[in-house]
Amino acid sequence: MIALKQLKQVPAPLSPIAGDVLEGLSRTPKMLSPKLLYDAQGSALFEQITRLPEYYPTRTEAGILTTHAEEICSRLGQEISVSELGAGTATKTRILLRSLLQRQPSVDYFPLDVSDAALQLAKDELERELMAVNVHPHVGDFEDLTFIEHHPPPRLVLYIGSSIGNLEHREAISLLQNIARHLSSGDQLLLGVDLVKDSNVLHAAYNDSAGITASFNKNLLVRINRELGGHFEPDAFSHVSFWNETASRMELHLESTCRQSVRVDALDTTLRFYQGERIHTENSYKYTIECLEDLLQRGGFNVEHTWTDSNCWFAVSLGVVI
Ligand code: AVJ
Repeated sequence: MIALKQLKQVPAPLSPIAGDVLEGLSRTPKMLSPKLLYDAQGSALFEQITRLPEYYPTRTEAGILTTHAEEICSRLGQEISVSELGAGTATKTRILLRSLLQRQPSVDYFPLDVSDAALQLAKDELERELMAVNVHPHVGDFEDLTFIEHHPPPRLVLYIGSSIGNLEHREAISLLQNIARHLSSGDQLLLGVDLVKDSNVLHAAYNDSAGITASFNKNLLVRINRELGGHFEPDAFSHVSFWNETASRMELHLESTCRQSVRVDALDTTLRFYQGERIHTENSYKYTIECLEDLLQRGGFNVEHTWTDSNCWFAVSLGVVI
């Protein structure tokens, strides 16, 4: 009994998201890092987004990878290992791995993601479907990429799914430089980015009629409630997403529908919102092919080839470390 009493007095460890949440919500305007969107529930909602009729990026990129799998693989080195940044459930990656296995007997595959749950799914499904793929999952963000050096060369790094769209241009360049720094000359990067297009197409993709993107966005508040003892009323915020032409990005926000105060116990803070005040939760930058190839160059890669779909809605580019 005494031991139990003592245990209860140990303060709950501060959740790893506490710092990011406090920092972002203390800013004017308020913001939250998009990486906070991907807890288990958020990753599951994103999986649903990828299957929405309005959300073209996933199926367009999958189409590019399917159509050009053989050509892509023929441009890769011999007996490569594959690492993937932000692998999620690695659904599209299977297209490439399947094609790669026609050229080499087995593949070591190293998926990195912030979501442990997504990686477990990826591992289970991949190892069931493709026996010759050895999956080595790694939970984490992209801050420390040293582990890439330990992967057997020659290496292919996958950064597909337009995840790079979350980053500011300068951050995107330094991420690529950071990747290149941990690679050797001749190692390759396959980068998938979403392209600038008709704003109606973009708007529909981020404002789907089933409201899944809205739930995905609001899940941030649900997560803060659960992990930080927040008292957000998710329905007192609305999902707002629009095309910012000048910045060439889709923006996601949560907009307070009324004047309100929200207590967050673990942060020992009460947040105040005026009616119409927004929390900026995500940017999704859209590129032109020219900007994409320029980005790769600045990041330390020579562009070998860029593939796109018939609408020019999405692009996949292969770069090699100089
Ligand atoms: C995972 C960053 C590529 O920007 O389209 C989808 C995230 N947000 N719908 C994107 C997202 C709302 C997605 N990325």
